[in-house]
Amino acid sequence: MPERVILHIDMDAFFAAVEIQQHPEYAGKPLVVGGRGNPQERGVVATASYEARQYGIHSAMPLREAYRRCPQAIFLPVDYQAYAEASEKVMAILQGFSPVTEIIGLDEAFLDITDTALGEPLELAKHIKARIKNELDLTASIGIAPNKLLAKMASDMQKPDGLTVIKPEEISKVLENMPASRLWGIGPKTEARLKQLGVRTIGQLARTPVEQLIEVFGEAFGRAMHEHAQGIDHSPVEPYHEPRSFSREVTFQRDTRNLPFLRQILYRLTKDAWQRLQEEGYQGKTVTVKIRYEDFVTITHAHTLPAFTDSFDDIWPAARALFNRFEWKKRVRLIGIRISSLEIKEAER
Ligand code: TTP
Ligand code: MG
Repeated sequence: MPERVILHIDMDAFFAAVEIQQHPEYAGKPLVVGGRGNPQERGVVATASYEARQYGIHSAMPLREAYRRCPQAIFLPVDYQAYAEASEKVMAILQGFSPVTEIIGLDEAFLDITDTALGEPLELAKHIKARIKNELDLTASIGIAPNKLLAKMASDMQKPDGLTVIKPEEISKVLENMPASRLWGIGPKTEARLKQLGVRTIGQLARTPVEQLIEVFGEAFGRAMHEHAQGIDHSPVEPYHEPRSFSREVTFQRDTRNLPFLRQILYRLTKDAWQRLQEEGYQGKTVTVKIRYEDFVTITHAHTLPAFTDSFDDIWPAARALFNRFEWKKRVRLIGIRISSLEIKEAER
């Protein structure tokens, strides 16, 4: 197999960074995003800014514990809509750099940049980081290596704002003293069993006979573990298009039954969602309107159009007609719109 060049990108303190992008006054401060943003309530930390991490705060820690460690931190509720929107922008930038881009989650992706026509790897990575910084005011850490396993490890080695290359000839040296738990699929249970075998580091794991690993962990896992410990990973970067949708919704400060106002808001939300659909080159077929009433009862009405469209003149009338199907006995807490059943629009000729 020819040598591949794989790039892994992982955004730094992603949820916190998006909050700072929108509220620059939080920059440089300890910031904790989690739950409903109230550290007296139950809930866990989704992420913490690097300033907050200095107090030992990390993902999955109870909010109360985070508060105990740093009472002066700013606590914010999770705003998935905002992070999803930022994520879409990041991913759109990445997809412009390589047609072989695999989105793993909101804040990470693999790019296969083996094709030399795409550019020299290090320059490409710098260019990606610069665009993310300049266009979105966010920072990312990038790893470049001959495969996905190593690229992901590399992106984590110099966070935040890192850029790390693992060259083929450096693999065994880089892996030698890393804890075995850094490898894919090695969780706490496997880690404990490896310790019983006297294996703590990836180097030690690499020197453990594969037969012994197969005996303890079974054929597939034992063999995979052995390969990974040598830094071998043949898994391809698989461009995967999530079944996506474009949606926008708002929760009102005060519940309302003012229909002209609600219709006006729906119009604005539909325009926003439609604009993003257009910008990203999609057409959609299904329009859904969602309403949550004051008692939290949530109703959706959906309509599927006869053909894919990216025309506001198709989408808005559908949304308006759906709006007219709702009952207005109760006040409304939230209204939202979704455009789904998407296809990528063919390039205009
Ligand atoms: P990560 O990439 O693991 O973390 P991060 O981006 O906040 O920080 P960094 O990469 O610089 O170490 O996760 C991405 C986002 O996913 C994170 O911002 C919040 C969310 N998340 C949770 O909601 N719960 C979790 O337990 C973790 C790990 C992440
Ligand atoms: Mg991250």
